[in-house]
Amino acid sequence: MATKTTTKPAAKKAATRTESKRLMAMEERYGAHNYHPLPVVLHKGKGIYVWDVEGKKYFDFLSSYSAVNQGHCHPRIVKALKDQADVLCLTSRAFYNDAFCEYEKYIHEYFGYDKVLPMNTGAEAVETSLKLARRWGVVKKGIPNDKVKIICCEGNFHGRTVTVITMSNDPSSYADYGPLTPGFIRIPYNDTKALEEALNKHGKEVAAFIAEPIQGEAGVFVPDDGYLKKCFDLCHKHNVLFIADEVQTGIARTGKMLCSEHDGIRPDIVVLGKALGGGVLPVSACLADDDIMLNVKPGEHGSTFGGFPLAARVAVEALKVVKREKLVEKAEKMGKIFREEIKKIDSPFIVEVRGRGLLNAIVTKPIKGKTAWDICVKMMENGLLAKPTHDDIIRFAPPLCIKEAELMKAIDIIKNTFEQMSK
Ligand code: IF1
Repeated sequence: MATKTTTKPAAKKAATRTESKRLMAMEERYGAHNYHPLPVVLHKGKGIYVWDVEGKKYFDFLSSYSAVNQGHCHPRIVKALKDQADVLCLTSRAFYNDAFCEYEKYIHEYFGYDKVLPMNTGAEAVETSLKLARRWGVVKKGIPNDKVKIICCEGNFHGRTVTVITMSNDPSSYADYGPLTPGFIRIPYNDTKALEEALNKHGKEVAAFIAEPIQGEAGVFVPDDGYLKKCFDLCHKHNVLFIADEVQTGIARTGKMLCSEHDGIRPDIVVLGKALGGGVLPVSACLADDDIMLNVKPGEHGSTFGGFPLAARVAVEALKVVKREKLVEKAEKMGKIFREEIKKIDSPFIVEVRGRGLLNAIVTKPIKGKTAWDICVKMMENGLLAKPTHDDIIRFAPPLCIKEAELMKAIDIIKNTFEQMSK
């Protein structure tokens, strides 16, 4: 289907975009309307670039919501996928498989946790962390089963399952989905006093505190330095587990392997997803030590696909690429340049520039009815893809393999777009 599109001259096709329009109409007709995408239909990706069906090339500054930190179609990761696909794809966990056994050892050595519990999507891994924490709370801390509580934060985004949306205070996540899951206490983010109060009041019944080290969906909201450390210490004082949802912030995105390292903490449970699958498969995981992990016995949790051979080989290669290509250091360095340069843009639209590593955002304000959405559409026309969140915030998160010269070109597009918007 897609090769057909290369037969006509790209320029002519780009002008009319008939193929894009045809495909978008198909999605409108046959797909559930649970997203509002930018009007671009992608066909191909390589490294930091994607191409639409008319052959137009773009900088990808969303990176599939940080799932392609290693870049699109990374040759080593795709090779690991293909090689394993020829041998064995799926076994379930009813039997051992050699790929998973090796992945378990590899990820143990990589992150230094006793054990890994594999799942597929981020939301599933978050659910798993909540189950691990509840189980630990009942079995190890001695909280009565019907009394276990977990503390979460306002503005969080942890995924879309019913229990996970229970934690959300954004109506677009939880409204009109019927009865939610009991057992959560929500406190303001970046507020250690609030955590202290909640723990003083409910500590005996609290199994865990869960937080994103930087809130992604909330618009790349970076907490104060030392916030995570203070929370971690408070949790330990009250014998409460600290769960870090590193689904978006983990695996080099913020200039550390885990964002929690910025505050020098080692969370009790780490939740990983997105880039763990190297941009090719959904691969997620919970990491924890034996004291937490071994309370779940055979048959008490799992998933058909969790730890499947393809995912195992892909995850090992995805993690190897991060080290091989020094993506932690790159994210740190390029992130600094990005924020420095973007802060120089003089535009009435820009309220704030913030972020860490290559997880950044521009907070905008509307001018003459033009919003962040219009800015993103204009950037798209200019060859760079980014997506607004909460109407006024634009997230910028390119693949971490971006080179300095490429970053400067992308920054030029962003600058020019803001200039054009102000005219
Ligand atoms: C959507 C944002 C990103 C996450 C954290 C768990 C999950 C996510 C910290 C669940 C997922 C996504 C999902 C995507 C939008 C999105 C997102 F805009 F909400 F903030 F990445 F930027 N924990 N984040 O950020 O992982 O089950 O999706 O694999 O539309 O739902 P998942």
